[in-house]
Amino acid sequence: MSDSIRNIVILTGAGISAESGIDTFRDGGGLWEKHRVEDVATPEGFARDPALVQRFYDARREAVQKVEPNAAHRALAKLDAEWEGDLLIVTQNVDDLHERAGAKRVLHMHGELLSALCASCEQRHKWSEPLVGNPACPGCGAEALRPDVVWFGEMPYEMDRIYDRLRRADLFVSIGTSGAVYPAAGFVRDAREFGAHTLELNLQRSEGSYWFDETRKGRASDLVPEWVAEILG
Ligand code: BV8
Repeated sequence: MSDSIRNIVILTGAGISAESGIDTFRDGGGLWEKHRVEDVATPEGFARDPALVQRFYDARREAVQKVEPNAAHRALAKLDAEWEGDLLIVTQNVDDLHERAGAKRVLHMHGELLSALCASCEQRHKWSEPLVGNPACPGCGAEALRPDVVWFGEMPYEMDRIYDRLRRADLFVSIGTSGAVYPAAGFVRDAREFGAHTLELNLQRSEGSYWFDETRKGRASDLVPEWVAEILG
């Protein structure tokens, strides 16, 4: 373990799953090009056309079960297993590729595709099937299941726990995110303010690159294994 670094916070975005075959949001041909955000990733869009939104997430839920973690996910899982200090992978992604690669210390701040949330009783259920047919909640029976993801205008999950970790971080690493969406895009500034060293691993410069002590440009499947080998020294 590098002597001065003990507590690490890693933020991942769609770019870490791109090489597994999962569309990013803002790259050419990405998810948002085919749909207006307002129509498929807001509570208002869901209220307006629930079937459209359910189909959008059903397609992604099905797709995520057909792809595999890549070398970047596997490298973070190795770091998670071997790092003796605090480590938290805060992911904006709703896929389960970090977990399927073996990572344990993962926090899904924007929820998970493979989970359904009951808008009536607020229970969460592991879910791999479509939701478009309005299946009954296994807990309360209401036909009120929605994707368990955080839409625009909704509160991201476990923000207190995230800020607690950022306050104590010696190193903040951002991997594969455009830095376009808040509050995740602001974490680098919080980490800096609390004295962490900040590193960005991304295919190209992002909206947040200015705030990082160091930006390495390249594909996650190359940069992340390289960085993990370095930090495990
Ligand atoms: C909140 C889950 C209050 C669903 C997502 C006006 C009105 C209302 C709200 C706002 C407003 N103005 C600002 C806001 C806040 C808003 C916001 O930020 N809007 C933006 C558009 C300005 N945010 C919210 O509403 C959030 N809630 O603010 O509540 C609050 C505030 C503070 C504290 C507490 C509460 C909720 C936002 C969550 C929305 N849900 N996802 C779903 O998945 O469908 S957002 C979605 O897009 C992702 O989760 C992610 O967070 C975000 C950005 O995506 P990225 O992961 O960065 O992917 P992207 O495609 O953009 O970039 C990919 C990157 O990878 C690129 O840089 C590319 O170069 C790189 N890359 C590509 N290939 C590779 C690679 N890198 C390496 N290797 C490769 N091979």
